[in-house]
Amino acid sequence: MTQHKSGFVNIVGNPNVGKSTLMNLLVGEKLSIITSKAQTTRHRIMGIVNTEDMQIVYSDTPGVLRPNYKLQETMLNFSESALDDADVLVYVTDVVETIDKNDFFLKKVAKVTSPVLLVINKIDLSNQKELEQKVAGWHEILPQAEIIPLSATNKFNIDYLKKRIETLIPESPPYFEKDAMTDRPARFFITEIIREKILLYYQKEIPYSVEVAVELFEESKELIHIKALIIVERDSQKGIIIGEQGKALKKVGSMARKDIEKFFDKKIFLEMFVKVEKDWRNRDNLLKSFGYKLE
Ligand SMILES: Nc1nc2c(ncn2[C@@H]2O[C@H](COP(=O)(O)OP(=O)(O)OP(=O)(O)O)[C@@H](O)[C@H]2O)c(=O)[nH]1
Ligand SMILES: [Mg+2]
Repeated sequence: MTQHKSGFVNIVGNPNVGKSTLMNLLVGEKLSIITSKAQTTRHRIMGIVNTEDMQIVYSDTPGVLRPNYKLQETMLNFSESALDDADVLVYVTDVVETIDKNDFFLKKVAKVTSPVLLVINKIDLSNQKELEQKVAGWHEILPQAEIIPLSATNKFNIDYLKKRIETLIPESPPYFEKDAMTDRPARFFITEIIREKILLYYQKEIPYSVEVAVELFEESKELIHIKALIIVERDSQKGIIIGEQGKALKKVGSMARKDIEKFFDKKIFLEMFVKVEKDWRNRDNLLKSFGYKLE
């Protein structure tokens, strides 16, 4: 009889390289939000793939950064914790970023004892010569890593990456129920979908000053009634979020509702409110209540 295999495959790397895009492809579900803005992902999010004799627990993590405020410290904690408990570490870079970006983190990756797969993403934006130079450079920096160039957008070489991951998963009983798809409750995905629309709709620092909380989740036969709170740092930001005659918030609400309906496959009644919590990004009690782990 073949033994059951199970393990943690942790996806780390700098902001905007395509970690969440890759995670969703590997899991086969849209669990992580994706935007063209850096620092889209703020949490460690698990996506679980189950087959009869295997359970792979993928983790998507925030992009590595040098923290300027407490929220960013907790984001970096998520990325660093993912180095410690990986059975397979997937370090994602792309063809655009320089290979010495955030070398403080790369030094930690170099010390990881589990197998490291180094994914060079977005090769659709590169050519053979440039790619060869990147591969050579990365080989110098992380000699222990197996380098896998791919394009998440074009789904190029994803199957090969999956195969490599599967061969590296150790024998172990499953860590989660075999029908589990994630470690996160439904409410979490509601807040993420709303945050994705805010990242897409508003400019500059607004999305980075926003947090979303679900205040009510009430399911009946026909629909789910959701009350969501959008938290900002300053009064002026509240005005921008709401927009002239409430138009901006209405637009964001309608985009979010459509995606939430898809996620739950059910009709959604979404109400949104905006609240100012001065400097919430530096306040321990608020960060904790929003699910960020403090050291
Ligand atoms: N051209 C190209 N773009 C890609 C590829 N993969 C992802 N992207 C784009 O890169 C941007 C960032 O993708 P994400 O998956 O959100 O990146 P991330 O690493 O999770 O970003 P953070 O959560 O901010 O750290 C999005 O606009 C994606 O559509 C790819 O293979 N080729
Ligand atoms: Mg992400």
